[in-house]
Amino acid sequence: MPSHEHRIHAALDGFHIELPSWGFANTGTRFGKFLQPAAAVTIEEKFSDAGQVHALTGACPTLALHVLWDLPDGIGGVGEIERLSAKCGVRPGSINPNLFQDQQYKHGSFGNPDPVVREAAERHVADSVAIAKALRSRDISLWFADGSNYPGTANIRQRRTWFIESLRASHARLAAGQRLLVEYKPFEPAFYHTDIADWGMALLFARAAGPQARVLVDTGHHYLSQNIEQIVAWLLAEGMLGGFHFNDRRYADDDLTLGSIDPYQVFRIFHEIHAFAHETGALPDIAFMVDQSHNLKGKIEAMIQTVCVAQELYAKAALVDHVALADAQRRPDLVRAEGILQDAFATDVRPAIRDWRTGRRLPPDPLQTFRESGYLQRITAERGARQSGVSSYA
Ligand code: LRH
Ligand code: MN
Repeated sequence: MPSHEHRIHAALDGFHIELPSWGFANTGTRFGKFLQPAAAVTIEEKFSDAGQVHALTGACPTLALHVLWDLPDGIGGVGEIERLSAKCGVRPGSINPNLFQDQQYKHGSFGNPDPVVREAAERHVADSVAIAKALRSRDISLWFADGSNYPGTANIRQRRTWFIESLRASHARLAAGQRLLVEYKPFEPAFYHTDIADWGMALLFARAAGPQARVLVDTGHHYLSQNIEQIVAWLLAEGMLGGFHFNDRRYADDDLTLGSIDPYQVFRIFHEIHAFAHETGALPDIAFMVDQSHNLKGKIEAMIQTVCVAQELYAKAALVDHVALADAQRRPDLVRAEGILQDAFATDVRPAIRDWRTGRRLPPDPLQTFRESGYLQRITAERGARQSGVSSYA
């Protein structure tokens, strides 16, 4: 059995996590948004900040883009993205169409009773697929706010049929190697039914769409009592797990920083992935992504913290002895089996991770190095002057 240090280094060599452009911008809740002078507004600032996090951690080479927020001119913005990508050392990652903000989506997008709106939504996804092709991005990541707020106001089966039609039409536009990621969410902003509410609906929609569609698991999109790693185990077995949006929560889709509330949850998810790799002989092809909104924490510091915690939890899960675990599960020796996971989770992997960073000319403590870099002071001075008025709930 290779040493802990060796297994941690090997695991980290293969671990990349994509950052969300919107995680660097000012975000809030319906009760308000607290502005940070250093927050990124332009796509140049988002790439610059993501470039800082990648330069300090070596683990986040791609930036997820939200079409409406980052490419308001659509495919016309591709050249600028390529320029910024080369300048900041971060590639454009998953492309996220926005099918929830425009006024026309009040009663849904793919599920809207109005065929004109459904066509407009399909066109926006088609434009997003074209943007992904132009940027050589593999994934088009689909989340739908579609649903209803009151019983009887929506024909759920009719909307299901419309979704299948539009997902198939979107899938038909994909180039070889591209993927459609279908994200589910049980509620919010819809509070009676959501058209893609759980993993089963997302899986069936992805299957109906076509062979290049997969399911995206946002860790914040589950009822508190749901066993997320069991869903992950099933999606792996079905060959339908496309990726994750990692964040943490205490109550609902709180979008807090990964591992801040329940680090053992993320460890158990990573364990299912390592166990699948042990059983199949290869790591599954999954897109690890962050989807958080940093309403109070410094945005760049929260991202560095997130990447470092993700590395720690992934490294801990890589230490599980799968042969001993399989033996304990077979007996079954419950206490020993559980103990094997708990031992791995309790292992302090930070010294090995510091060595891994040093060995790759990365700072052993990325957060400390960021704080000493002066980058935050510089962008606060550069960006602070433009702060516009505070948005209010009503
Ligand atoms: C919806 C969601 C989705 C994104 C958005 C920013 O809650 O998780 O993935 O498009 O957050
Ligand atoms: Mn998400």
